[in-house]
Amino acid sequence: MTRRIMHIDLDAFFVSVEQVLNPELKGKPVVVGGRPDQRGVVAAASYEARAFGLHAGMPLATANRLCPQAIFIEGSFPKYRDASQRFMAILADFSPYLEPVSLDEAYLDATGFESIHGSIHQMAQAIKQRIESELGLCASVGIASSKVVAKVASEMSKPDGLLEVAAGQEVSFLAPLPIAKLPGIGKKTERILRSLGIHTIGDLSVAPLGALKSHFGASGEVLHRYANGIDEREVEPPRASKSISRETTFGKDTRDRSFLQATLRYLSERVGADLRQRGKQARCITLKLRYADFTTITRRYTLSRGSDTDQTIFDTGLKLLKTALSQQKQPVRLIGIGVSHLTEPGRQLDMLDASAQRREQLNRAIDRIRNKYGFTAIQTGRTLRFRDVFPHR
Ligand code: DCP
Ligand code: CA
Repeated sequence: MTRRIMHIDLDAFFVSVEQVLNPELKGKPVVVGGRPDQRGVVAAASYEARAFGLHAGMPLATANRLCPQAIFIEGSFPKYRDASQRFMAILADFSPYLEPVSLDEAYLDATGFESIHGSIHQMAQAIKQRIESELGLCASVGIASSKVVAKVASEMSKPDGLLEVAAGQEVSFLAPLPIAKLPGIGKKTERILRSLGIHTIGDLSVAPLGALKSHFGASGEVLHRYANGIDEREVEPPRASKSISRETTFGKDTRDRSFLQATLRYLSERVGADLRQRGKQARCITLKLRYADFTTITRRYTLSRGSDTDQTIFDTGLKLLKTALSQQKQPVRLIGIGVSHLTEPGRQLDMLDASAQRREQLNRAIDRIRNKYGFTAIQTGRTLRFRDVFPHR
């Protein structure tokens, strides 16, 4: 059976999220990245702005010169992260064989899913519709027998595209396209290939392998295979990570112990909530500190048995923190706490330990409230001072 791989990529992602939140921006040239008098570059440009030649990576000042009527927005990352999570959740409803590649881009292996949706094409339409109706965003989808061809197809179909390359048509689909369209070919590789008289993917597909290898080593061979539509890479769902950690860098280095402890408590609660959400317990707790001079230390403690309570993570982290602070007098620039050696919870022992049981019940109750009303809906005494500092979720 030939594989059916989908590449799904949101159109003008940062800009589109801003347009959903502020519909007045729709249909206008919009740039996310900063104000035109700032030094940065364009992160995302709406398709209306692209008509003026604007693109990601262009200095804001240049963008302003080419398109003075554009609306410039600084943007804010948490909005894009939220949209990304909801995007991936929709895709995960369609197939467990899902590989997120970046915030707004994923591969999905749809091989054998025809029977559920009628055809893979219809499946892609259903995906696009859900993204549109639930997120207000537009996705472009490429479908092909391999990752590389699917990615080129989604790119070629933009915006609001859907392009399927039939099995057997890969080479003829790629051949007329300029080499820069092939994933893996950056500016430098493009220059070298052009100097060799290779301008289209078709030119590359018939170029002598020896010459490519002598210029690019092993990746010369990969490019040659890609140009011929050959790409055996599987869609790889991310493996569950073996650790969970949170850290924060302070705006100003600090020696304030109660502030450090409160931060540690907050971070411990976040790690604990993640741990419980994954249904795991941890045997190992690691504290990380970076000092003003950028030296970084980690201190680790192994528990006699697994735990998933905020209190255990915090208590252990606090012991490690006190020891570390007594040994090093420099101000602290960053603090982090992590857990590893994750195990499935073993319940029997806890039943014998009433106080451990109470703690677990308390943590579960807090998690329920936080899931419903946001993380800061409940504050423990130590983290109260952060009420307005940290984001709600
Ligand atoms: N991004 C960025 N800086 C870049 C490129 C991208 O910050 N140099 C961010 C902003 C984009 C997002 O990543 O919105 C996704 O990148 P894409 O390359 O997929 O570009 P877009 O989604 O903006 O546009 P397209 O419709 O071409 O996919
Ligand atoms: Ca995109």
